[in-house]
Amino acid sequence: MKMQAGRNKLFYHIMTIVLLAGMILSSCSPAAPAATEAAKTSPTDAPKTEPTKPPEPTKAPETEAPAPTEEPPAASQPLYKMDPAVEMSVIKSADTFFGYYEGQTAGNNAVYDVWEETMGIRFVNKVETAMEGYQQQVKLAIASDDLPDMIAASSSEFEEMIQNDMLVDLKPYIDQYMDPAVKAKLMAFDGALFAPVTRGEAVYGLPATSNVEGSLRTLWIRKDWLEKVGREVPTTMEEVLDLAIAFTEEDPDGNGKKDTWGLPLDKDGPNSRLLNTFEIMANACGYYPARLIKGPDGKIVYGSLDPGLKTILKQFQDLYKIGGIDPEFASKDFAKVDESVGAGKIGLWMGVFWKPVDPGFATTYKEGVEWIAAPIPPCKSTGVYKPFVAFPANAYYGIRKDYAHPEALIVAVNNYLDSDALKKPDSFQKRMSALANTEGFKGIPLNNWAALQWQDPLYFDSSPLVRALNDPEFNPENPQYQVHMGAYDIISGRNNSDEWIINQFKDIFLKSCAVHESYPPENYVFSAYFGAPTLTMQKQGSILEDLEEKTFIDIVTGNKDVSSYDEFIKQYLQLGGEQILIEVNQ
Ligand SMILES: [Ca+2]
Repeated sequence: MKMQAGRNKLFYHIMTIVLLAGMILSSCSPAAPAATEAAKTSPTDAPKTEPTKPPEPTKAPETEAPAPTEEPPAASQPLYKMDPAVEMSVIKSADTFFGYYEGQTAGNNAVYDVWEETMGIRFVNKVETAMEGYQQQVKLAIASDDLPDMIAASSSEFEEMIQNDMLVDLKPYIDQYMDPAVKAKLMAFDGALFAPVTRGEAVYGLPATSNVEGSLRTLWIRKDWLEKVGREVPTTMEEVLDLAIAFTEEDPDGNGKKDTWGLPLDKDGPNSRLLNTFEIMANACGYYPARLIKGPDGKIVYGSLDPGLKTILKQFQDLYKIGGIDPEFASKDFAKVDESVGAGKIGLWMGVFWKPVDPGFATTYKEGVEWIAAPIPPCKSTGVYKPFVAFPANAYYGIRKDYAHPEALIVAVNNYLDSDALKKPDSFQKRMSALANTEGFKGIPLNNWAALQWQDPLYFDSSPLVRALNDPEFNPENPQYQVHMGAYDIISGRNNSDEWIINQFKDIFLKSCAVHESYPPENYVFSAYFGAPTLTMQKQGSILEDLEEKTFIDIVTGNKDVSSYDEFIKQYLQLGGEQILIEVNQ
């Protein structure tokens, strides 16, 4: 370990630079919405109380947008408050998990008050439902043509509402009232988030944005093993593979036995969504197995049907052959593979940033193992890692066609994603922070009490923590730091935690932030299909999935030759794959 100190110092030096650069440049940067913490859950969550008042009858139908062609106002006024206040009816799923304190209900609570006082928007629960019943209520509202003023729904439900002409075109309101900085956030990824609700020039919804932190991946490497086999931190996927071979054949744990594996693999094969080593390696080489993505001609293609994947499969097969993959992987789930990490069998893991808290990983921290967190490197052939990333909009917010105040939705998002909110007196974000620190409201994801919420899609939760730890004038009362205070207490030593826990948290939050920063958002690859499962997907989906998984396992374990993948592609298309592609491209 000691002889590598110089190199590791350099590594950390680089990490520090990346981290600092990141803090200044982009996501791990000053735009800290104080209200971020709770915005983890979908806007559609939360459960049940009793129904309240019927919807406020609407005023004069003002369907025609305020003269969009006359004044396409580039320099229009961002609107932060409805004055006088307006009512906005919603379908509300009540928070039954955390519940409401005495005096607080789903239809009348302190969060609703903050919304009204700061934004001039008074929610009226047209329908209240348990979380499980939310979608049912949305479907009912659509089917009976009885929408609330504001509706949070999926992109496929939006498709239906748009077709039935039930929604306001928000484009003129966005142009006229949206804060340009807020607009820039929602327009991240070249406006991709709006694609599912855009028809020509018209925009029928605002994306309920979430951040992408949870779907970015880190290359975790045991530092002691890396040093034992005398390798550097990989900068190409080929080097990752070389390291995996070394971890198989060069006795990284030094016990004189060949008893370690190079890569973790679990039984869920290519269909283990977003968590699988196979997908990460494929992404690094420009392949997107198990995903519907945009092909070179703009049409949607299914990534598993690319014969180029044979090269990746061959690498797995070869590694398996030399004992570099657990021979029982096909019967082990994710947790079992994590156990292998804890048992000292695996020293290389590509996955989520919070991996260190998994029990197997945690065991290694207790034993004093040090992990390196590096960015997933690209294959030599691509030179750039373009990760598949879960679409950071889990729902859309739309406005009922006859509602008199569509601009209220813009007011809401302006306040929610306002980067300057902490400098403003009595801003929505400040008021929510204050509420979150009030006895009786602490520890509750208060944002779920409201009917809509946003996260800056390019904002990372770990950022405020990194800033706090680097701020010589750190003041825990500053609302901009009120995220992950528990982690801050641990990492800063205020919590008197064990050394291994401190290391674990440092890795999760500090190293991960630097890794996330190293992935330019323009390289993210999103799904190209936003609709509901098509007819053929519903009918043939599980058969196709099984076929794909079996093919994967058969090839990796050497039961079948890699060339049999061509046969798989043919079969997949015949069994419904071709029809699905027709359906998703309609
Ligand atoms: Ca060994």
